[in-house]
Amino acid sequence: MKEPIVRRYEKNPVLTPADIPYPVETVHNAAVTRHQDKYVMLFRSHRDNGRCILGLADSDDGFHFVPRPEPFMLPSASGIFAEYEAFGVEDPRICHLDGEYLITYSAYSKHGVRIGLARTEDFQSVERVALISQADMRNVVIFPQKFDGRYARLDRPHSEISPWSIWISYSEDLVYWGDARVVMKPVQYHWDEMKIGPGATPIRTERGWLHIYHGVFPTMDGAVYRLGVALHDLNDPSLVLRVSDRWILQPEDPWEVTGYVHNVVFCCGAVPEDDGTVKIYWGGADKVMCAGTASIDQLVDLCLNEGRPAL
Ligand code: M1P
Repeated sequence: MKEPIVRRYEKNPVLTPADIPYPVETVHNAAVTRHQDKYVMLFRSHRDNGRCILGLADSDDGFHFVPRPEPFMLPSASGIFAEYEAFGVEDPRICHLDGEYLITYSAYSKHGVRIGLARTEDFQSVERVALISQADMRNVVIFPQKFDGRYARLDRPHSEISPWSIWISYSEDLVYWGDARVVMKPVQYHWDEMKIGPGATPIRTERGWLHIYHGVFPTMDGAVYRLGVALHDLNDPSLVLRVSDRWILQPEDPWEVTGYVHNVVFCCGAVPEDDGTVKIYWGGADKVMCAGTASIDQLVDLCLNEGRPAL
C-alpha cells in the first residue's frame, strides 16, 4: 500500500458542531496558528439560517481543541463592514507578522464576496482594519514576511473567461494592494483542472515558500476538492518554482466524503513544527475540522522532483 503523504490524526475529526457551546451547524475551514506556546483555531460555522460566523478554540497539543464559550467574529453591526458582511464571514486565514496576527476572511453580502482584514494581538479582542479587495475575491493568504518593504499576498479572483487561478499582489500598508499578476493556473484534465485557490499561509523553508493549496475536479457526481503543494521562490514569491503533480490529500474518511458539501477537504491553516513536520488542518465536507501531519522536506521534494510548471 502507498504510504500516505499526509498522516491523518487517528482521532479525527478534531472539532465538530456537537463540541461547540453555542448553536452551529458546521465547524470547518479553520485557520490555525501558534500563540504563546498554544495553538489557536479560528473556525467557520454555519448557523441555521445558512450564514456564517467565526469561532475560536484553544489547544495545548494542536489536536485536542477546547472551544471558547462565545463566537469571536460575527458579521459587523456598524460602518462599512456591516454593509459588506451582512451575509456572513467565512474561511479565515491567519498570518503572524511583526508581533500581531493578521486575519483575512471572506465577507459576504448582496454585493458579492470580498476580503476583509482584521488584526489581533491576543485573540481576546479583534479590530477590523479594512476591506482589501473588491468583489469577487476569495482565499487570501498573506506571506509572513515582507519583500523589499512590501507585504505580499496570494489571492483568487473570480473570472468568466479563465479557470479561477492564483494571483499575487503587493501592498505597502496592508490596505491598498496592486502590482497584481497571475502566478499559478489549473491544468486541463488534471486533479485541479476546474479551479484552484490559496490554502494555508505559506511556510518558509530553506528551498522556498511551501504553499498548501486546494484544487477542484468536476465529476458527474459533483466537484471533488483536494489539496496540493507548490513551492515559491524565497526572494521573489511571484515565481512559483514547481507545483507537485500529485495531490497530497483527498476526501477519504466518511466525514470528508459526506457532510454539508460532499467530497471536500479544504485547508486554511498549517503549523510548521521544529521537528521538520507540519500540522495540516482541513475542513471535512464543509462540516467538521480534521488534522494531520506531513514532512515538510517530503512536501518540498514532491514539488521539486515530481513537479510541473505553474503556468
Ligand atoms: O464547498 C467547498 C468550498 O467551496 C468554496 O471554495 P472555492 O471558492 O475555492 O471553490 C468555498 O465556499 C469554501 O468555503 C468551501 O469549502
